[in-house]
Amino acid sequence: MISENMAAALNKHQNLEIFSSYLYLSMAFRADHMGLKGIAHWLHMQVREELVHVEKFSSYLLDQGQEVVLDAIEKPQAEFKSALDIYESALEHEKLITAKVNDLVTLASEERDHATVGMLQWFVTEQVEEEATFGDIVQKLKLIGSDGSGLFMLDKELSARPLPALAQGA
Ligand code: OFO
Repeated sequence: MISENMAAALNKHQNLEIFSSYLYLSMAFRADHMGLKGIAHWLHMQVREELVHVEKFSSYLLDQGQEVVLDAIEKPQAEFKSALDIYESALEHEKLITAKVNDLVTLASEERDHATVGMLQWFVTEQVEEEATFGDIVQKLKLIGSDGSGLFMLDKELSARPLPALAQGA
């Protein structure tokens, strides 16, 4: 059993994971509008991945006998100047998520809630991967600069991103 305080914090964070999916959906539509279909596809896969994160939090809350409380979702940013602007904004967002996950681990540790600390370890590792993935694409986009053929190639590369494992029902 986890504390009401911990359950409230996990519910609040779950809302942020839902917002992540909403933000990446907004970015996907913007990329599509720019003619970057591969990047739009990649971002749609990221939307699915964020929903897997939501699922992990809601399943954990339910397993702990807690209610899952859905809240209003903040309106996401819709205007982005370029692919680089999209990925730099996404990287900043992932850094925010990392900080929030770290806050949750701190809270769970203070409450000596070892089960929640254990559950959150998956997210601690995941955030290292998320920041690395977004950071790698930011670097590539910086190297590409205003080279249209480079952007074309990267867009093609990103169009190959598969569905995240849990979203395939694996
Ligand atoms: Fe992108 O990791 Fe969840 O929010």
